[in-house]
Amino acid sequence: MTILVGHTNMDLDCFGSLTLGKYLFPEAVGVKSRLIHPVAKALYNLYKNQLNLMSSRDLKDQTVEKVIVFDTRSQNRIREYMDMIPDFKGEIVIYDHHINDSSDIKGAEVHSEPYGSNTTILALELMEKDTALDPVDATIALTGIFADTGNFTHENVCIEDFRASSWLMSQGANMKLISQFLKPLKQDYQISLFHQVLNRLVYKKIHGHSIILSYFEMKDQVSGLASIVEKVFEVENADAIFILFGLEKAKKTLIIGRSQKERIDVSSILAPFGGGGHTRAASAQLKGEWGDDVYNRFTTSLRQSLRPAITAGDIMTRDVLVMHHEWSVLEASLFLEKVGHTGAPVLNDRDEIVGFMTLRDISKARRSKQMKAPVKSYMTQKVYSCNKSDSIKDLELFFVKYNVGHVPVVKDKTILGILTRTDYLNHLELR
Ligand SMILES: [Mn+2]
Repeated sequence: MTILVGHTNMDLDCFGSLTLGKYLFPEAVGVKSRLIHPVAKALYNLYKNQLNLMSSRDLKDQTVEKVIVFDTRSQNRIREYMDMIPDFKGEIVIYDHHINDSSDIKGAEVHSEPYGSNTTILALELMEKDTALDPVDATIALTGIFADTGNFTHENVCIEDFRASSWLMSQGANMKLISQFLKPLKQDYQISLFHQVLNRLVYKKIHGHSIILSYFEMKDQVSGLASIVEKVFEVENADAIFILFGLEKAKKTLIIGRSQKERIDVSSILAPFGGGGHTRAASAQLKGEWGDDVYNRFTTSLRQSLRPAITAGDIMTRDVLVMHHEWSVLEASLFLEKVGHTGAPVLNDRDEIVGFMTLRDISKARRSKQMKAPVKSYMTQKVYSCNKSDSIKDLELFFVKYNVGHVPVVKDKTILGILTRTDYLNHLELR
């Protein structure tokens, strides 16, 4: 027989892939992992019959000739199935979107695409073939794409994910059901734990990064801790989060880290604690250790391994075009027109920054026919400025909340450089 498998601890993308895989390989039988990820449990329980998967345990009585693997290319993530068929000599075909994972399944034929979700790879193949889907299958598949792309907000989202999704909608995928399956916290205890964690956060500024930390003790491990951490991270506005769960009964500490900056590599931060994962999502388990000591040791190590944040000084423009406070508004207007800027800092005789003059201030003067008046009587006197060492995160306040377009970088009253909204946006794109 031919079997279809996902990675162990199957998630929604695995279910989406398996469901579509049955159209590509109609003779094949889907196999269920022993572990189902908490986020995928509701969907699995409701569609058990539709999915119609055999359990991995039952593989041992079968003769398997071919294995189709979805959503992984790593040997140890399909071990639970392969262990059941130790004499397997057949063909292995892989469909996977984890382009950086260790590709160590020997002799496998790998279909690899860097899409945001693995389900997308299969959906596009079926779309090419003009396959008609059962609407329930379209719903399961589209749930997988939403889940793996973080509702189309993750960085790895591709145009192909949208194309596949649009096709799945045309095949009758039901958004009402999908939004039900995507609620990450299903159980009451998870929601209550979410609120407890939320109330116990410690906000730290480390090397210019805003980091959320918390040490949380509990008797026993419960499932879905990573989803809880992710939910907390989603509602908070920080660069990275590390929640340490001290598990009394198991006498260990579980550290879950998430980051939203390339510069904060949570996987390498957790490496000294035996952890691993990806740049933006990783975890570690410290056996035999729990309590405040672990927390203190972790924060010390974090301070050492964090690369400093990019600062205003790093990305500012150094040659600042400035105006003099005694210029006339007319001169200021001609000046801005010539240099093509919407505003400029205003300096006094001692070259100290005393205000900011924008096109808006100029039109005010124009309306009252005061173009000969000095700049100082029409400039904005309250200037939002920052220091060279301020992190880009600190500047968010100016551009996002106060809606200013330019922030001079100053030392005392001397201007060192300037940052514009465009500089800020360019930085967000590159970070
Ligand atoms: Mn996936």
